[in-house]
Amino acid sequence: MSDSRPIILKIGGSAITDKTGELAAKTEIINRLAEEIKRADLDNLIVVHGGGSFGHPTALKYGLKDGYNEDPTQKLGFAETHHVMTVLNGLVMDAMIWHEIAAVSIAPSSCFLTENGKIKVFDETVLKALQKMSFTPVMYGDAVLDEKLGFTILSGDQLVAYLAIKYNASKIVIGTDTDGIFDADPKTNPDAKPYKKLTLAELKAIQPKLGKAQGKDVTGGMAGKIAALIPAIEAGVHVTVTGATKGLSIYRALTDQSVLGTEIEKT
Ligand code: IP8
Repeated sequence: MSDSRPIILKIGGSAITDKTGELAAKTEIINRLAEEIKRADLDNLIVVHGGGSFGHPTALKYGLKDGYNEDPTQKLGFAETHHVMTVLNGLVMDAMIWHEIAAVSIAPSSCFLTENGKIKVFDETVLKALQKMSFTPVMYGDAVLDEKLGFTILSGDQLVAYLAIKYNASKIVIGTDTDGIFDADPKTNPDAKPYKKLTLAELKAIQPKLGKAQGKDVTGGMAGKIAALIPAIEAGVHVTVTGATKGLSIYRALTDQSVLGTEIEKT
């Protein structure tokens, strides 16, 4: 049983899916990440993954992020968005269980409620019971009900920051499709340079320059990711942003080894 501070791993949808397509999973990367997580052998890990080309296209098509606008097709869109997230989650769970990780999925739509897009209610009973027995809980960005908007999209990054603060995480590891945070968008600018270390103040200063998402995205790419993570950094949680598409960076970051990427500290 584990009572120690959790480590929270966010696997970006941009790393495990092709965001220029629709419902396009990168199964080799999902498998390799499962291998890295198994190798890290942690008994206090919480995994959260993003939506990529599963959740984002449907969320965008039905305009879910801004809430219910009385258009009945949106309800079907809500159901479809949640469903396609369970499909992507199924692929992640397949890979993790195949690699003998005792991973159990928790649907955020069943235990979170937001208010104007911010987490308001979280029923933590099942998560806490899983953690107590050292299972690896797995959550994901999801379509969730919202007390003011009817429904909205809860990003995996807001979830990560919330869980990190609530459970006093020892660190957050963000696995994405770039090797950290760059001074320009590395996907479009070959001269973009990575930041090795950033303080909260430096991070806030560069925020307006951060890359937008590739393909369809309702939660704002790297800029949106950072905005969602700021409360956790303010609370003193260390964040490592590293590449999840190749190498062993996730294993290394989870086991406190140096990685190609950006380390973010409050001061
Ligand atoms: O990819 C959004 O989660 P994110 C999930 O972590 C959906 O921003 C359903 C679009």
